[in-house]
Amino acid sequence: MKLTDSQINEFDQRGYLFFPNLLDQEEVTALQNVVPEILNRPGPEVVREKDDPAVARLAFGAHVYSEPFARLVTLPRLLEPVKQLLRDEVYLHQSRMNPKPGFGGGGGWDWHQDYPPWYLIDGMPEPKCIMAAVFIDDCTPVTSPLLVVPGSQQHGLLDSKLHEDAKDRGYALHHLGPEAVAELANDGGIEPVIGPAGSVALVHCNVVHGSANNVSPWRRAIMYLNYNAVSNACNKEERPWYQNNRDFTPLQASRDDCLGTIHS
Ligand SMILES: O=C(O)CCC(=O)C(=O)O
Repeated sequence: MKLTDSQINEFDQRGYLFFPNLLDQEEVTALQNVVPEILNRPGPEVVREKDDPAVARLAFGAHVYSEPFARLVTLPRLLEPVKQLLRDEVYLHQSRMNPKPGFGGGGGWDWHQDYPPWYLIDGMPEPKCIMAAVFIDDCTPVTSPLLVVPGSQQHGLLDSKLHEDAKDRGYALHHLGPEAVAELANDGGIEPVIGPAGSVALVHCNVVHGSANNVSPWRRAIMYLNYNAVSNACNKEERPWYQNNRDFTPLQASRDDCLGTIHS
């Protein structure tokens, strides 16, 4: 899939592009089938909700230990547009699944940009990184969709504060103050990223985003594949492999049908 100049321009202006149904039903099913085993992993790469350790809040690194997600990373439909937008070869800095179970089990996310921990902790020189949000489940207005402030990436790295209990949480989130969010939102608005399972949003890593608690009965899992430009490789090694991948080998596109051929 080759992006048009107008799509590239839209990404540069608004900070994200949305592709409904980029994956077909068979491909979505291959991914959905392995979600429970990923969330049941005992390792530190699966971070649990603070108030309820039975519930997984984030699963890092599934592309390393789960075949369907490994195949997803190099799907040409996904990889080629990311390379086009970053104007470079890319590697995967990190993957994380946010399963967001229903009935309030999947907690909200304060407003933040993704780039600050990558810059400050992992030593990523520039915000040349794209978060590909792959919808594993339907994302609807009632399942606490991802909310983005279009165009906010144009303000660069904003002042933010690392959550004080980041070490206990097992991940770093630099949240923004209410005044900054209000100013940006009054200017650019807030958009919910909504679509059926299999849809994909490509989001610039400085786009301000967040989400609410999922009080609906339905799970709303999204896999975030965070691709970084090879020329922008990280230079610090503080965090483990599942948060700061040190293999900068450029990713090669696989066959476009490689995910749909997995049968359980
Ligand atoms: O999936 C969500 O609800 C938000 C997740 C998020 O903001 C993040 O992982 O950076």
